[in-house]
Amino acid sequence: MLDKDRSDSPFMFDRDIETMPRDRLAEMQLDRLRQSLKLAFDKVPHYRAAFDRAGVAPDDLKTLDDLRRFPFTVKDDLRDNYPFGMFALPRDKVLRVHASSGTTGKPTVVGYSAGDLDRWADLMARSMACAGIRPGDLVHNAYGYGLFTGGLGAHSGAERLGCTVVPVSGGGTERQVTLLADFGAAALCATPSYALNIAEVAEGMGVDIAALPVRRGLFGAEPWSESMRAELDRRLGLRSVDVYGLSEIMGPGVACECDRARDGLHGWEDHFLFEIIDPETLDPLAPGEEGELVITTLTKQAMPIIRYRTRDITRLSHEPCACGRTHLRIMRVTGRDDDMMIIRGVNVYPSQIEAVLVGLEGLAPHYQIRRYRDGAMEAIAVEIEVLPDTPASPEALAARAAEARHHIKSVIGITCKVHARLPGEIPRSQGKAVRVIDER
Ligand code: DLL
Repeated sequence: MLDKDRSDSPFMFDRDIETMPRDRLAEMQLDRLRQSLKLAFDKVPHYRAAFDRAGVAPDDLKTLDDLRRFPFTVKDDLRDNYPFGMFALPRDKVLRVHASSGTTGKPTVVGYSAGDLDRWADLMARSMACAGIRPGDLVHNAYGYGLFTGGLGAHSGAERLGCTVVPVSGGGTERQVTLLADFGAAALCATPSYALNIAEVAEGMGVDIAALPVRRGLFGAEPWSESMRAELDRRLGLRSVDVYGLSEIMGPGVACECDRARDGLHGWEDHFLFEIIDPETLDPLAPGEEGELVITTLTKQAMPIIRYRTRDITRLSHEPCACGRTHLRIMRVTGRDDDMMIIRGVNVYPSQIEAVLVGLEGLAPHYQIRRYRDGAMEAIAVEIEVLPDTPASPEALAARAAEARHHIKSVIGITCKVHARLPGEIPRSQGKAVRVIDER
């Protein structure tokens, strides 16, 4: 697999910034944070009111730690100011909008100035370089184009890095396989669940993706596990790298793993300030402790965001990284706090179940979790799928289910129902996979 790898050098898109000593980085952050707070306070009525209620003003910020005196921003604040109420610039200075899918209620709308789009392209190019993608590479971009930030975000970053972009977007999976084979892409950008779908469709078409030149996978937009990484590396014959972001903050490219260590995602601290809080008490947690990620934008012009509660559960690491970058690492996002299930007192995220299931003998890496009520308690039933070449008699399926149940019990410590399904019965992802069906 590593034959087609030509990138071990820690190539950096912004070397001076990426290796900036931490004290200088902190100075830069303080300066930019002041400007960001001032912009929000002066131009966005929501922030003026929220700061007034909290009894703080931008001038109260003397050190980075003072940020904790400022109020949080939540998704409902964006909804309440739908569509353009959070903009700090007149609408005609906003060159682009994106929006969340808005499965419940109004979507959340985000806006970008010319400068914001420019910085986003830079940060995504930086992320791609960090992931081992190089100028001149052909980048197959299977993130969805449209209001979702994945497609256009990866597109602009790849162009900025000097790559050739194939803007296929999501869907039409057979055609994706044909294009990957015919064009010889070096990098595949997709959600991990859609990358898996591509792998499966390719196998069905008799195309061996692992034998193609593709050597990097830039996967993100949903939680995924180390087991899934091993599966994708093996089936696609590439190195999978995790990329993180969210539309409220920018889109993809807020943080990215380095190809060297693949151990936590470097959060680009010259543009964002990262905190971890306890989601119950809202108190800041110490470095290394797991909690909810909170992000403040430092350079966004059209829509500065102060202390955004992402609902994503993770921890931060300030340990030096083998690649030499000084920016902190956001360790793999376990899941969103709204996806956390409490099974007889044990907190569980879908990605933990995935980590146990993917790679188990005879099982395909597809699963779904049904949440239901069992009396007063929450319970889950896990749907798994057997591989095409495994016996499919009711007894054989029951044996597979029993084995998976046993593994879930011994690794995570929870008891749950497990149902084994036949090949193809679990829906395949076209973008962000639906892992949980809530029947409560
Ligand atoms: O998913 C932006 C993106 C596009 C990131 C392409 C990476 C690649 P949203 O649709 O606003 O934006 O969804 C953001 O997705 O709060 C997380 O819950 C989840 N998420 C994003 N990246 C990761 C990741 C894009 N690497 C929400 N690991 C976030 C786990 C992720 N969860």
